[in-house]
Amino acid sequence: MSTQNYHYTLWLWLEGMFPRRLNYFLLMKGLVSTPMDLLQGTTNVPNLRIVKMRPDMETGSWKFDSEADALPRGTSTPCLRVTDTQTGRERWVYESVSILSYFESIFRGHGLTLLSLDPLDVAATNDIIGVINLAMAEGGTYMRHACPAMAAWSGLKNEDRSHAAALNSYGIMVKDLRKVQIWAEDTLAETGWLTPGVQGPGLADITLAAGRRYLELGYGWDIFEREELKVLAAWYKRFKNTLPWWDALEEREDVHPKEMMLGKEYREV
Ligand SMILES: N[C@@H](CCC(=O)N[C@@H](CS)C(=O)NCC(=O)O)C(=O)O
Repeated sequence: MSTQNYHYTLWLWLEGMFPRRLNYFLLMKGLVSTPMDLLQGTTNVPNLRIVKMRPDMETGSWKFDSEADALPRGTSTPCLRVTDTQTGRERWVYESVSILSYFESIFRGHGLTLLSLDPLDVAATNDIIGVINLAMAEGGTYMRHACPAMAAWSGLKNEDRSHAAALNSYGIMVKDLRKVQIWAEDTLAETGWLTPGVQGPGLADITLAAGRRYLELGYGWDIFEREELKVLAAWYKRFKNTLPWWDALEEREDVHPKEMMLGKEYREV
């Protein structure tokens, strides 16, 4: 079945950490033209539709412009529905990394190339993305234990939070990010980026940069603050400076919901 017969529906909470990966991807591939188009959900691809969603802070559920666009149970954002327009059959892709690599393969030839075709480069990219995801999960555990406001949202009782657990996860996150630096050493020396076999920033770069920016906006946290992560700190500066749309997207006035911007003073350790 040709992908021409598919219709793609992509659910994005544009301010979120994992959907942010798709924001960067869509702009780098030219599948949306500008940050403004992205914020309005306008794509350049006739069979790709973006459904914008946002958290309802009072109920803890998601809000959609239309009830018909509500996500089914068992999903998170980003999430992709693929509808075969000939048969009506629907299939789903649930994980940000799976959506990125699927889109990269079907939109190869659009915009920048973000993943090498060489199987060894792909394996090395998957290694790096895997450890980035582990680092992000540890970062989340750190936040839940370190930050009372965050604990409330995530179902952890305040009295069950533990500073020891917070610091333990912080340490594991740093160890995981050190692995990223070590595993990407050759690629960083060759191109300045984390994704092997491509000339510019690729899928591994997108995956890490989105988390770095989200945690800074939400919690005033520079996850590369430790001296031992200075290679990643320099890499991130390069990433921001390379992308022509960065400021328009990431430095805009309403870049993050004000009620979700907890400064670093909200963290106890
Ligand atoms: N592993 C998932 C994580 C997605 C995720 O946790 N998204 C958040 C928003 S940034 C979410 O939808 N949380 C609500 C939920 O999981 O029900 C991915 O990489 O796509």
